Amino acid sequence: MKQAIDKIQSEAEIAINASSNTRELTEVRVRFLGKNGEITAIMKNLGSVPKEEKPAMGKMLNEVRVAIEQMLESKEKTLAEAEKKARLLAEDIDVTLPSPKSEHLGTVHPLTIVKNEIIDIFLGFGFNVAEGPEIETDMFNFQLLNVPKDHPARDMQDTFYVNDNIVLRTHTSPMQARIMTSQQPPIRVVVPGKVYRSDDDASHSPIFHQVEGLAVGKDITLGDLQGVLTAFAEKLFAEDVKTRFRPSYFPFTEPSVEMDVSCTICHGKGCRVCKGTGWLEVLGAGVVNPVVLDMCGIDSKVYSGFAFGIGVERIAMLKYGVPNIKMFYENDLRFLKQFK
Ligand code: 2NL
Repeated sequence: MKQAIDKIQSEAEIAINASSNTRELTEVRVRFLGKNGEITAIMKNLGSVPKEEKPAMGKMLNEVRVAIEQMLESKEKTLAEAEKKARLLAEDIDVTLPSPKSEHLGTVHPLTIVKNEIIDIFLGFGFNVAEGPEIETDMFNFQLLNVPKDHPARDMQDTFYVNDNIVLRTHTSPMQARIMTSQQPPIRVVVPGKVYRSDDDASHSPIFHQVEGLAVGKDITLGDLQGVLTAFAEKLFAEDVKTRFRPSYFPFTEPSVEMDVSCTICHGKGCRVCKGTGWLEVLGAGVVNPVVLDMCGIDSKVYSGFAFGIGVERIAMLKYGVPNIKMFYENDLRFLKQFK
């Protein structure tokens, strides 16, 4: 029996060394240590060994079993490491290779193109960019902007209320109110983002995009507003574009204006797009109402400012001649692929 045990040990050693992968090694393990393996088989034979030899044989068998287990374990480690290395090598990706040609490369969405153009122009004027929450408090969305509780602008038909004090922001100016309540002038910031109003037709969507801007400092006047927004229009539309400012009303600005640009299609002669007027309405703006500055903690006797609100969809519709606002949200590739 001792000979048989020795033979098993040397055979196991040969088989283990000959294994070239973990699968083969598992087969070796089963062959020697498995339920129907050679060690188990010889254990069963222990019954026929003379009584006085049993302890020595049992001990020897056990030692051989442990020795085989150790050989298996160390070989397993070596093989697993080699296999992992080979797998990593096989999965190696050369990120410097050009990607395969695709028929379906993505494009930047027209609203994103226009939003980025607007932001880039104001960055060039020294403005910062800030973003704020889309779910706002009544305080930041309305009250600090001089829209009291009974004002028609916050009528239930325009504003999506979450509850009495929480709304989906109807403009991005609550973020500007947040900035004014937390820092002193000089402030120059534009705030891009989604805004929400209960309004739905060919030129209005319940979700749309704005870039609003705010400049607060000493001696800022309506003239600064006109100069900055005219320079903006020249960069956004064309160097020779004309601007005009008509009186308007917003609760947060006084005086308030609307800016028109000379029609980009007919250059002021009058056409279908400008409905024969030669002018296109592009944004609302004004001198920040002193009441708003004071409520936000900025002394209106020392500081003044101007603010403006740009509807991104409106600009994109004008720039690209898009007839219906819904086309921006349908994700029709025939539409989207035209903006490359
Ligand atoms: C429009 C009009 C406007 C503002 C937005 C503003 C913000 C602060 C203070 C004062 Cl914090 N004003 N924003 C001012 C005038 C007009 O938007 O028709 N936008 C599409």
